[in-house]
Amino acid sequence: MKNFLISSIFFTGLLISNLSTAHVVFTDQLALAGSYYKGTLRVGHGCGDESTTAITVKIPAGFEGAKPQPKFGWKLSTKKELLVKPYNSHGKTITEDVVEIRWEATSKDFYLPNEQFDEFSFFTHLPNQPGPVWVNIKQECVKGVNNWADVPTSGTSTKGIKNPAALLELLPSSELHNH
Ligand SMILES: [Cu+2]
Repeated sequence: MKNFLISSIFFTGLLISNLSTAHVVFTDQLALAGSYYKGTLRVGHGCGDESTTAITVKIPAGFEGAKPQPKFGWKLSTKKELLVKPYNSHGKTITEDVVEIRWEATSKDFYLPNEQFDEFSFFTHLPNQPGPVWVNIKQECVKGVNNWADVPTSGTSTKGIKNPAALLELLPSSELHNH
């Protein structure tokens, strides 16, 4: 019943259907296209009962200058690639950009047990084009891996999808101004 109520809430014309799931999801699933955004991924459980040992986020094309937030006890690494379309930031032409961010527990003491949740954040400039964006996340555990990479064939409901990618809805700037 609670899930039903939560998934029935409409906001600025968009159906927010994924707030009630555990999985790996953005804590803020609505953002303004073309804005700076702090993306916080909430890891709601492990792989089955197994503790989480690493989280790897694929930064989608058009997300500019992604910066991870350091996390105590977790080793941070990023992967950069040459851009097909260089862009301008603070008067400089950017030709390569972060395409992957990874947090890896430095020891057993920092593993994230299935009975607990945690959050992993990055900061980025979002694309100007409104619409849904799916972000792929790899969750590694002591045993096993969850690849959060499945997307629905149409729409944005992840109901019935076993390992959905994390959804972020980019809103046109006009839609948020009356809030
Ligand atoms: Cu889940």
